[in-house]
Amino acid sequence: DFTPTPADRFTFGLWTVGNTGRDPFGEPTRPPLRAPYIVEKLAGLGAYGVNLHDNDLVPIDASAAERDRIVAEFRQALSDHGLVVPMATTNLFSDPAFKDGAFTSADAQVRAYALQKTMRSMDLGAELGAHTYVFWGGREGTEVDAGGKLLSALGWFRDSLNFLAEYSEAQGYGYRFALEPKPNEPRADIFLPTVGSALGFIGTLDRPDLFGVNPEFAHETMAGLNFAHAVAQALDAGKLFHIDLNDQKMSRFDQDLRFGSENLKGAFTLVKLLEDSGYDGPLHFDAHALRTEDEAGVWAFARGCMRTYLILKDKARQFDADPEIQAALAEYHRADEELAALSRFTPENAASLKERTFDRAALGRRGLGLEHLDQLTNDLLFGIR
Ligand code: 3MF
Ligand code: MG
Ligand code: MG
Ligand code: MG
Repeated sequence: DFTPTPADRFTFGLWTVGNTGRDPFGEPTRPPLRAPYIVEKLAGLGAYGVNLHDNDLVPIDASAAERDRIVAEFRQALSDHGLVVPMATTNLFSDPAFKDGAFTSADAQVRAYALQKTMRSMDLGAELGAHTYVFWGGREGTEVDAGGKLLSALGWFRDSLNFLAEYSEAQGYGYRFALEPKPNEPRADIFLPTVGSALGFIGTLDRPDLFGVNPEFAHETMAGLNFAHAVAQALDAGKLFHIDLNDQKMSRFDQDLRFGSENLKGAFTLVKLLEDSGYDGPLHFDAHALRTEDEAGVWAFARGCMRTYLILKDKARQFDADPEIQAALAEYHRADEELAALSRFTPENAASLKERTFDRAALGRRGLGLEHLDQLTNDLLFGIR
């Protein structure tokens, strides 16, 4: 009946269900929720875990004693309700100190402070049992390119990530790091704007093996890109370390809508891709209830994210079991073993391929049946197959 259990690996951020509805033009519409209460509610809904930024839990100005008290209370709630913390991250965007970036600030003091804050946050994450550490560089960007950062910023970013990877290894934390790209907002332009940019950058780090990506549905969609394609590229590179599920109308501000609420077919494609790929990491919802909602709406939002995923997972199973759909797929994918063998390079294969005759006109005439396949998929999603 599509009721989630921890085996489904669904996670939420403290900042997601804890979102108070504040936006750049309006005050909060809901009171804040305490972290232990969020843990209790998420566990009750069947989630597996909860993720956090350092300051979602511990205020930036907390004393050491306050920090320890807050963390102890949170850990007690986790163990009382059986929730884990698979991922942790740093808030390097809210404080005014980070207004022009953290690791890519033009101010060496800010860059060093960002390293210090991140090390402390990594300590917290490790204490809570997190194995994945996310870097969303929300303020790592510019409005004014005349500031001349473009030739330095990626180098500063690289030096910081190299430092933090060494710190993780030296402490024995064993984190896997996931870079989360976003094209813009809150900066006019953010460095490493897409999954492709992040994947390219990872190859320039000292320990590329420790780094992967945390793609977000909304972020690639804001850039006008196809999220499933970005995820497929990350999977192909062995770099899908984490994922932020939500929804988004194309080319707008970051809406963080309930998973599947806007682009159902894109959500289906994604769920099928994740399930087919064998991705076994957390399924994290980085989204929040609409500003119109009260607390009941928050839990309706959280239930809806998980329910939609499970329904689409079931649809993916139906897709694989549907004889008509499978026949259409078999028509579309035309395999040829002899040609496959010939397409492995040897001088002889190259010579033989150059000599071969192809019926180009017949190739061009062949209908692929994709209209039929796509309508079958729609019928399946409509629930009438
Ligand atoms: C902003 C985001 C972030 C990141 C988070 C790390 C506040 O658009 O998506 O959420 O996801 O910082 O996971
Ligand atoms: Mg986001
Ligand atoms: Mg978003
Ligand atoms: Mg995100």
